[in-house]
Amino acid sequence: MQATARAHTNIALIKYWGKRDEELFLPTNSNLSITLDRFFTTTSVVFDRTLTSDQFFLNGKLASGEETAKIARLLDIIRKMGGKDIYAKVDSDNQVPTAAGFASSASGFAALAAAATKAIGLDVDEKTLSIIARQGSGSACRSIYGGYVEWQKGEKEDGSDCYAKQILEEDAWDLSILSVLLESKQKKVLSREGMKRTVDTSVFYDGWLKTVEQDLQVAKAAIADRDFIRLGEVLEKNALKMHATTLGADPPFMYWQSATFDVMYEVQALREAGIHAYFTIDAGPNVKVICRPEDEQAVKEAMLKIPTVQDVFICHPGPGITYITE
Ligand code: FM0
Repeated sequence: MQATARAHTNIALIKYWGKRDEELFLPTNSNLSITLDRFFTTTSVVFDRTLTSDQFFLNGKLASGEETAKIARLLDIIRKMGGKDIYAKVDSDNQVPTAAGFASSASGFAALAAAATKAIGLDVDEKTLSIIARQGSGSACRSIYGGYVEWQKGEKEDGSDCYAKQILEEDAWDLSILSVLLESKQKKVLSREGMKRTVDTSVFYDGWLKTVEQDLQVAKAAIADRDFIRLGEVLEKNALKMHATTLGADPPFMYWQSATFDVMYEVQALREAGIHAYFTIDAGPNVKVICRPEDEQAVKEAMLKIPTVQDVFICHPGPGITYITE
């Protein structure tokens, strides 16, 4: 009744921004990400009849009641599927610098779904695993797979056709994804809360919905053709549009800080100097810069020259779920 699994973080090139069902984590639009090699979560799960509640240890420390409740919710789904009513001890180790603007929820829930299903004795395929992980955090359904991954929004109300799929293996096309860590001052609006407020109130949300599927088609075609410039242009536009929706929300909010602009302008300057680099930003101030591997050192150096940049981590496409035997 014990298993250990590892899942890597992912960065969306075409964003998941808005739910049509909050209970089941069903998105309003299909989206696309790259799973990254450098940051991951390793999770061990033991189902134990002697336990009287779920126990969750995060990086060796007993987690808060709120954090434990979130994982217990996903364990409930897995217990129901496995037909077993046993509590679990969950040990999660995050090799994810959350300060670097990487949410650990995608890798965390993907690793939990994989380890817990295996520990309870379920033999699930990747599609089922993706559906389970999605119900912990939407973006987690993409971290089941390595490389380039599409999350299809599906049509059904029960979410049975809403899962991710690999569209290209991690070693089929190498790109560099530079995670640019900035000095962060303000308190942030969490992605879950931000996307809900946007769907409910933003006067610009319609514009998002009208164009995001087209952006996705362009990105997929660019990946199929290994057309870096086409991919870069559409991923940057898509990120800007997602952030524009927050400005039209009520009350309005924005994830960018002055340092975020410093990086955006530097990326633009690099392009003017002939280096093809593009940026994307999630629900926070930090920026990810995407470029060709041969340009990664030049881009890193340019980023490190910006006074408000604290650090730069270079990532590449990484693997999907792996099981670890001790
Ligand atoms: O990753 O409410 O998965 O496509 O990172 O847990 O389902 O944390 F920029 C925003 C991720 C959203 C875009 O949202 O939300 C993306 C975002 P949950 P997530």
